[in-house]
Amino acid sequence: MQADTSPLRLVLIGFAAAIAPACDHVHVGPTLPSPDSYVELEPNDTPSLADFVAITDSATFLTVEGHVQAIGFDVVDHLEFEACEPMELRFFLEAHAPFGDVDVSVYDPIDQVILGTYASGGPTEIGTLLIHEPGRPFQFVIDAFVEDTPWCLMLEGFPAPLGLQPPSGPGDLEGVRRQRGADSALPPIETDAPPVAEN
Ligand SMILES: [Ca+2]
Repeated sequence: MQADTSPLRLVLIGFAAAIAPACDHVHVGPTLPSPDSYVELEPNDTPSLADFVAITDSATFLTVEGHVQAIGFDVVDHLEFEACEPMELRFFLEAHAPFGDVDVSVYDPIDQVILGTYASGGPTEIGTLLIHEPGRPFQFVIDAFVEDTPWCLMLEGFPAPLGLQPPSGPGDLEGVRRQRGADSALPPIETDAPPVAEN
């Protein structure tokens, strides 16, 4: 299929590139037919050794591939990202072994807390993050249940839903925090992970 190179699209891409200098590691403009692809870099077994993959924005469309063991020397993979604008980020994680079952948590390395865990039975996990604080790192932490497995993580960015605060400027975390404090108590990042069952 021939790529859409209409003058309007090229103008939009050029405009987006001109106003988003902090986003040059990811797609600029409408989602393309093929995602950017990455392969995990080891070691990435702890928060401090996380594999930094990309700066995301609302046009992000990428995949990361890796491998994780249920038991062994590679039982967890930390993949780090940060968003350059308030945005929605949807993910799809899939195990590729015949009976693979991967789970994933979203981790905030600044506050050192798990923001949400997706651990349904089966080979896939699907979720959505709402990122309110640009520039804040976050990690996907992938592990395997029972069986070693290759995995593929797909990420797709979308504009922030209506009602979210606009960015106050690239890297202006203090401005974002002031805005948040003044207008609402939004956390830096929200997930739609199911609540953890209490004993
Ligand atoms: Ca791995």
